[in-house]
Amino acid sequence: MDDIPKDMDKTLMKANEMVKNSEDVKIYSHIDCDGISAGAILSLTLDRLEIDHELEFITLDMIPDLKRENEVTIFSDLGSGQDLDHFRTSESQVIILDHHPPLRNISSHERSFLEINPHYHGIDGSFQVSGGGMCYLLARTFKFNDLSWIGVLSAVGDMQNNLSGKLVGINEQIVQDGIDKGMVASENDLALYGRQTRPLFLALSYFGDVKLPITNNRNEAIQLLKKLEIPSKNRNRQRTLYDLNMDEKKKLFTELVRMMSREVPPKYVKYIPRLVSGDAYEFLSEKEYTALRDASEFSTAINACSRHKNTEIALKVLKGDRGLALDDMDYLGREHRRYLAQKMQWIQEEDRIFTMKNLQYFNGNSIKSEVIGTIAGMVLSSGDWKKPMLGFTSINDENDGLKISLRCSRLLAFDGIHFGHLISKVAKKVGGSGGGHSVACGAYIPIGKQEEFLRIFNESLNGII
Ligand SMILES: [Mn+2]
Repeated sequence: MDDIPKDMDKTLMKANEMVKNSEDVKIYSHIDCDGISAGAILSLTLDRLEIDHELEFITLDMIPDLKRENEVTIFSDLGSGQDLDHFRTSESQVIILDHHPPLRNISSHERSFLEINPHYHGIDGSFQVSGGGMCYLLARTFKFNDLSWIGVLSAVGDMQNNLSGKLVGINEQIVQDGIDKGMVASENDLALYGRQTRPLFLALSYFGDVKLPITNNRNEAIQLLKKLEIPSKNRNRQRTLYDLNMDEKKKLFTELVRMMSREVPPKYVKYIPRLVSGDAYEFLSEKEYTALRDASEFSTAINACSRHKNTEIALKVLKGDRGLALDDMDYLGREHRRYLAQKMQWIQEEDRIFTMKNLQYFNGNSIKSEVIGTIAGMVLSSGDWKKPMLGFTSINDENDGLKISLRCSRLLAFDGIHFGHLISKVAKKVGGSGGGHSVACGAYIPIGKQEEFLRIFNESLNGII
């Protein structure tokens, strides 16, 4: 575990001073799981310091229209990659707590903004610390180490453990703070989603990255458990991954590795164990067998809120409401799943997936742009996992442009392809913009440019896939 660099610590202490001495603070945070968690950490911090503040969740395109109205403005999980010159005034007090690659050079703006970003210190913000993690580091300067669990949640929500199977770097320190506070546990486990709440056979049927006989096939998954002599029920309750003993987990691990090795080209075989196991993060103050107990499931619940524009509910739950807000979040989660199932059916009933030499795509014009990525990920398992899946939808009703989301198997990323970089290049060529992770990324392009985009994207993958 690496220590926080000294000069980063210094800027965090400066931010601590600035916050402590302020009377009214405005926070702008990104409207995704990481950003909402970041906002929750800052808001809880300011609550405890009894400092008046407002918190607003925004999308990146809203930044140019923001006005500076408060003594101190904090940008969290965004700001580093955006032009903030309209916030640069003589009395401006702006703190940026972001982990995305910064636009500005640190020496050029030191007096205008207090910008705290891991990239300035040689730390990669794509997997070593999230936006919520950066906010937690500030909270920690006030000794609010009990907020570390939200820092863990934000890192998982930002998929920072996606490629290595565990949280590393500063993230690992945040996990350790959570463990020290008795609020977080981490354990190496099978990498099946739904550790607390999903019946085991169901979790197996959703097991992703490579299409297996059990993929999207509950009967096969049930048969697999029978074959391995793993009971699927405890008395009358369906067992979840959380219920399995070590022996059962080992059996299942070996079987999954064996099944996958049969499906993939030899060059991928060495990566398979990394797909089948990973560290799970558990929040010990939450009830067992609820989504809140598992970092990954919790982050899905937060995402369901943000994707249907209900950030207030997510924020209340993060700030401790386990009553009405939690009921609302459960309801939204159910609605979210219903919506996804309905759209999946729509895509599958009419073979709406088109295949090109190096990619596959679908036109999801009726799908909300906020969930097109989630859908692309789900569709991937019914298509060809060896090619990336791209989903297209219109941004809104005003014919503003097209949103594209790409998802692919992690095996392609292990093999060295970074789709986030690639999609950014191709989007630029057709007058758009894009970026993101290696296995989950997206772009915006002008209306009418879809064919050109697909052609260039397909060509640029020649010899790579
Ligand atoms: Mn983030």
